[in-house]
Amino acid sequence: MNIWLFRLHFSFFLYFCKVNGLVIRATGSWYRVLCEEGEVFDCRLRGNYRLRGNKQTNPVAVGDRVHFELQTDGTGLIAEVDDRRNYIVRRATKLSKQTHVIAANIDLLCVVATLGAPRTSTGFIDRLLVTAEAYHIPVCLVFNKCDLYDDELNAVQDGLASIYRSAGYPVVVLSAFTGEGIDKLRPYIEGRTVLFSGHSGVGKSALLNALDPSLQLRVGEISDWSLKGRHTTTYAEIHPFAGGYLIDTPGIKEFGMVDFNVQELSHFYPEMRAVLPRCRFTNCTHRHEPGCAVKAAVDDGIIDQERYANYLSIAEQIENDNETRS
Ligand SMILES: Nc1nc2c(ncn2[C@@H]2O[C@H](COP(=O)(O)OP(=O)(O)OP(=O)(O)O)[C@@H](O)[C@H]2O)c(=O)[nH]1
Ligand SMILES: [Mg+2]
Ligand SMILES: [Zn+2]
Repeated sequence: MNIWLFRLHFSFFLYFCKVNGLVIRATGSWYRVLCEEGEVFDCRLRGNYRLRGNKQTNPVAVGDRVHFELQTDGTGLIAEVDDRRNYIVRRATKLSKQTHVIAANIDLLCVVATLGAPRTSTGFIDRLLVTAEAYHIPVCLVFNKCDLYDDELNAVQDGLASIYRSAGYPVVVLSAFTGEGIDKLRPYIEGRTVLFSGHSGVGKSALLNALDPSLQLRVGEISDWSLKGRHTTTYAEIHPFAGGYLIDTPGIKEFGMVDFNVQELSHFYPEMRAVLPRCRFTNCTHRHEPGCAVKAAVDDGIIDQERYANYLSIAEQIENDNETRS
């Protein structure tokens, strides 16, 4: 059929029924929705759309499946959002009660980090890992910019990779710049919906460009004086890739965790989960309690000291945050 005739028929068809699709971009109150037929529509929320609770800053996130009504001006009004299979959420700002859903319905979280600039701390990585565990989202840890590593950094990188691998996480060391290691990432991401998250400037957009040069995403500079990124990507966007989707997101400074309590925190550390049934007290928080199997495993070198130090710091932060907000 002639393509224009098809478009005409298709448009008529849309007027008479609700259309469904995938939210591929979310900017303020506009959402770009990709339909199965490949058409893309800019949509807003219907005025009477009921927000789910009042805690979420964004009622619709990239990765949501939505149903919308087409308007005569060619835009859509979202009337319904399907239940989410999962999502990843963080605090909108440090002490805020509001939360921000970064993306919904994802198969894998790629935590993009680097030991080059801006260097990622293990504290930041662990906060993301804990959140992913809590939401049952598999993780792949990606260290970018390995082209900038000297012998010393290579040794640090090897140490970190082995710590995270033994905790159960796949680790890929690569360079978006030279392409080294990129092929090792492909098996984890192909055919899946993959969220890339990390600090501004670690090279998330550069990595997506390296995976698919036709994306031509804007890549920023690292500030000379602070060695930090400049928040080049300003909204989350989904790009079809190899039978799945890649989600580029704006860099985050700190990852504010949402709705955790100290009692359950160790359950989100795979290496702690394995030993904690042996703690003397079932409500052990693995800090000062006697007969703690987690502390014993740290002393024996089975659990990494830095992972444990980050655990203590996260536990303390959860307690402080819960006090401040209550
Ligand atoms: N040397 C080197 N530089 C890289 C690599 N990957 C990215 N960069 C550089 O790092 C800077 C930031 O890259 P972006 O891709 O914009 O970083 P981003 O994580 O998307 O940053 P935001 O969009 O701000 O969150 C750019 O100057 C890139 O050229 C790499 O593998 N090696
Ligand atoms: Mg970017
Ligand atoms: Zn314990």
